[in-house]
Amino acid sequence: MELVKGLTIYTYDEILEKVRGSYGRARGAEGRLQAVRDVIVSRTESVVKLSSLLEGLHSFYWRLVEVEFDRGEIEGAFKCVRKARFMVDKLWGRYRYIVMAAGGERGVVREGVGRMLSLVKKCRRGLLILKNLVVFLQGLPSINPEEPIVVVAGPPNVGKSTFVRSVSTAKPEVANYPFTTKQVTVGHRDYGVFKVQVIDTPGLLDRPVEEMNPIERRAAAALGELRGAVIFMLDPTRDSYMSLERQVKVAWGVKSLIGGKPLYVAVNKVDVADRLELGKALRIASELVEGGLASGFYTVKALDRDSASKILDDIVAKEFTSYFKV
Ligand SMILES: Nc1nc2c(ncn2[C@@H]2O[C@H](COP(=O)(O)OP(=O)(O)OP(=O)(O)O)[C@@H](O)[C@H]2O)c(=O)[nH]1
Ligand SMILES: [Mg+2]
Repeated sequence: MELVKGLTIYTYDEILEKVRGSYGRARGAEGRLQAVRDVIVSRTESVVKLSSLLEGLHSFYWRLVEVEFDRGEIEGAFKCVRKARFMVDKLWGRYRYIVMAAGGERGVVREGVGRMLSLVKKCRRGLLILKNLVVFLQGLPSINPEEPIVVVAGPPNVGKSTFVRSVSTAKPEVANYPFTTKQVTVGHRDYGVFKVQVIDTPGLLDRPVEEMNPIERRAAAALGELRGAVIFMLDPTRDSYMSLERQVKVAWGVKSLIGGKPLYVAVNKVDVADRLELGKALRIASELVEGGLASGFYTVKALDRDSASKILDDIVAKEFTSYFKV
C-alpha cells in the first residue's frame, strides 16, 4: 500500500552501528555527544512519521494489522520511542553542560552516550515490531475505501479467484483445493468514468469471527470494513468443499459481518452442475433473497469472462449508479 511507501524503521542494532560511525568521526567531547544525539534523533524520526501516518490508517487495514500484530505492542513501541527521544534530548543537554563545565572528560562523555543508548535499547523489541509492521503494510494491496468496491466472498474452492481473474486486472492463483487464496487481493475493472475495485478474499468456514483462523480473518476484515457490494459465491456441485446447507450458514455469517451492505448470491460452476444440483442451489438462492439476506441472485460460469463480467456489470449498474453520471 501507498501510505508507508519509502518509510524505513531502523532497529536498535542499525542505530547502534550508525552511532559508532558518527562517534568515531566526531571531534571533541561536545561533538561526540552531539553526534550520538543527532543519530538517535534522526534514525527514529521515521517512527514519529509512522505514528502520525497510522492515525489516518483505514479500519480495514487496521483489522488486517490486528490479525498479525498486537495493537497494544504497537502502541507500546511508539510510547517507548517517544520517551527515548525526549529523554535523549534532555540527557544531551545535561551532559553537554557537564562536559563544558568539567572540561570534557572522557568518562563523562562515555557515561552520557551509554545512557542515551540504553534508552534506545529499551525499545529494541518495539523497533523490531514497528519495522515488521512497515514491511507488512508495504506488502498490502492498495485499496481506496472511498472508491467503488465489490468484495467476492464465500466458502473455500467455490471459484472466487476464478471470478476475480475473469472480470478484473488481478490474476490471483486458482487451484482445485480449498484455501488456495490466503490474502486479500484487489483487481480493477474499468468503467470509463470510474473504476471498480474487485476484492478477492480467502474462503470462509461456517464459524463465528472469534473462532476464525488468521486466513479467514483477512476475509472478515474486507467484508466488515470495506463498504460497497458483496458477491457471495456458491458451489452447487456435489464435489463442493461444503454441503449447500453449510454454504448457507457461511452466507449468514457473511451477512452478520457486512450488516446493511448489499449482497448478491452467485451460483457458480453452472457448466458442470447437473439439473438436480442446480435446481437445489437456485431454490436456496431464492430463499436467501426472500429471507432478506440477498438483494438478488445469479447463475454464473466464473471461468468464462463474459458470464462473469455480465454479473459484475449488472451489480455495478445497480449499486454504483451515481458514479456513471459525470
Ligand atoms: N467447471 C468450472 N470450474 C470452475 C469454475 N469456476 C472455478 N472453477 C474451478 O474451481 C476450482 C477452485 O477455483 P478457485 O477460483 O481457486 O476457487 P476459490 O473460491 O478462489 O478457492 P479458495 O481461494 O481456495 O477459497 C478451480 O479448479 C477452478 O478451475 C466454473 O465456472 N466452472
Ligand atoms: Mg481463491
